[in-house]
Amino acid sequence: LGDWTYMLHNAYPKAQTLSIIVTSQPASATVPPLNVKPYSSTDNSVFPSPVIIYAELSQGFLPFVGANVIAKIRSSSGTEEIELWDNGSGADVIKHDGIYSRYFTSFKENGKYSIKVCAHRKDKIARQVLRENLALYLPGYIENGTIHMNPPKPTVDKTKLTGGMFNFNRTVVASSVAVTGVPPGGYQDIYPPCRIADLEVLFNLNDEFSLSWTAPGDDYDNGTAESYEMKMSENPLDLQDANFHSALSVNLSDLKPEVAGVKQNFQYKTKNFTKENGTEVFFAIRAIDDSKNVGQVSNIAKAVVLVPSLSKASIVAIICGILMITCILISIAFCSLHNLSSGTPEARNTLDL
Ligand SMILES: [Ca+2]
Ligand SMILES: [Ca+2]
Repeated sequence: LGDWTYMLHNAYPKAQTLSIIVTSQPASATVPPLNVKPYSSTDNSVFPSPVIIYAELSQGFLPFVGANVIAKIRSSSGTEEIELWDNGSGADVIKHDGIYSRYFTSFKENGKYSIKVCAHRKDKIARQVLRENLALYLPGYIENGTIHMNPPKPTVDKTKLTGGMFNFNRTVVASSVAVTGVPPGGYQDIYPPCRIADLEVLFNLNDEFSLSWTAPGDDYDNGTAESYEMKMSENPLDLQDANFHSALSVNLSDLKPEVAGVKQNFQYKTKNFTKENGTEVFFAIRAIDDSKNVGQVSNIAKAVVLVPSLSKASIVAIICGILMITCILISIAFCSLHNLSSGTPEARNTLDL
């Protein structure tokens, strides 16, 4: 494990041909080696279908996250490098599952595109993680009107994880992709921004909807999209593809898309919004590129309006405050009456007048 450097010194005056064979084995019987397994979505692609390039990083049976993973795609016109992501956006389905991926659309000619994936340590967070259990956990259920609670969700001690905090450098060759149907001529923008799959929304204490998502690109998850279109409704069916255009639009004002892969945040406060406790409001978004290619509608995110109820301490404080103000007003009125009744005859006469 780690970086190894080999130096060869030619002690003879003439040049020599040298060949090297390096055989490696795990340095530790208890720390499993890091494995990189690259593959693509297809071996044969017909233009304009995009190709998704994957790399699965694992250490033992556990996924490995936080690595810098670069795919090098070589064709007869040159080599292009793209970074593969494990952020749950674009081509990547699940965040932090050790599977890194990205769309590839830069087809310049027909032929074979060979793929090589290089992975190395990115920073101190590169590590193995526990595999996420994606099964839905239900805390309980109702049977014949009786609530039955399920056992609590099992917790795992993450401190028992070992390894990961080391330097590494892996280069693995994937199978190549044969591409056909690429038209001759220059680049034409036919690829839309990818579908946003991680839209989230919360109703915050400032009576705002706080939205966040990962920016798509101009061509799927590459580049920068031109604009966004966001809709909201209290019925999620209004936000599906067929109805999306007629749903209520959210004014995004000056919000501009970031470059693909960057997390975006947006605070939205509606006018004339009748805030009722428990109201469900749904949002969806899609991106458009500079050639007016429209991306697919995102996942539908839900916010629940929760009006904070007053705590017992707040209620007691309010009641005490009202009582104190009442007492002060009564005291002022009583003092005024007392002064009038105990004043001088001249004063009383003056008042009588
Ligand atoms: Ca992933
Ligand atoms: Ca595009």
